[in-house]
Amino acid sequence: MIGVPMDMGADRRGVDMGPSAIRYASVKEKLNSLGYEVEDLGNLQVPTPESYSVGQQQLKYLREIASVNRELADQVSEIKNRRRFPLILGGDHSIAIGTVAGVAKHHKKMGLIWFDAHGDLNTAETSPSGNIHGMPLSVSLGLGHPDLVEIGGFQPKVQPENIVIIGARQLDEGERKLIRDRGIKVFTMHDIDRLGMGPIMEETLKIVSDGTDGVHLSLDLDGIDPNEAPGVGTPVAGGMTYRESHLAMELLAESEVLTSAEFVEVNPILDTENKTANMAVALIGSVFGEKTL
Ligand code: LYS
Repeated sequence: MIGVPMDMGADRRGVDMGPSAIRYASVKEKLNSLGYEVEDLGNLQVPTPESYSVGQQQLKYLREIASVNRELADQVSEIKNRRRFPLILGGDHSIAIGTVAGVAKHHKKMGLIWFDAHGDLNTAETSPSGNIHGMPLSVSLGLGHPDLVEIGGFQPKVQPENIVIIGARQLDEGERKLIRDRGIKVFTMHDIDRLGMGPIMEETLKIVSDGTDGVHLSLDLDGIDPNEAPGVGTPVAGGMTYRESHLAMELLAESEVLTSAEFVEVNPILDTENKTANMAVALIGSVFGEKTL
């Protein structure tokens, strides 16, 4: 387990406290109770935005974010070398750039499940905010600034046909275009309402495990409804319910395909009594096999 107290990829300050909030919500104890041995490697060193200039408006804090993600990619890769399961705690979603780079190095072909209210498929050209936390998925596809795309020394990290986005309900125009052009599978909230999470996970598991030799879960807490997870950087109404998100994790656990995971965008400042970090830990429990019976 590594914490990445990163909030340079987002406008709103506070997600840098996410890893701490998730630890406070007893993530280690939860995993221990499920029989896992957890090695907490602590937090990566992340610079404070106040001490740096934002740089290009369309790629805010590019240099600092690239540097943290290079370090993260190395550490994640080292965990994989040791044949252990990398569990990364964020931090804003820009840290997925490093996590995905680190794990992808160890798989010939990797499946990727992206739980999120957003697509995170912007580039500097399409981003409405210039915030890099809206770009990690496009970076993993090899699109964007070379300082980000080239982290890990190879690109792309994943192929569009091995990606599934679940929970989307706020996409920018450029992201919609990219989804269409590359044929990325997206289960929007509309799809979840209509089909139900069970069938959606069945289909998701087919897509991400089709010919792949590893599956990474990148879970942004803002995928879940703000009633359940109010402490996130960029909340959007109408998200996944408590049970929908747990069912997804339980089915993932049952499938035993996951090889790495990250939980991001917990913002304790906007939270109520650590509800969102508790939710993250509960979901971590489910995805690691916690069962009612
Ligand atoms: N799509 C918006 C942007 O690019 C929001 C991204 C939110 C990522 N957590 O700024």
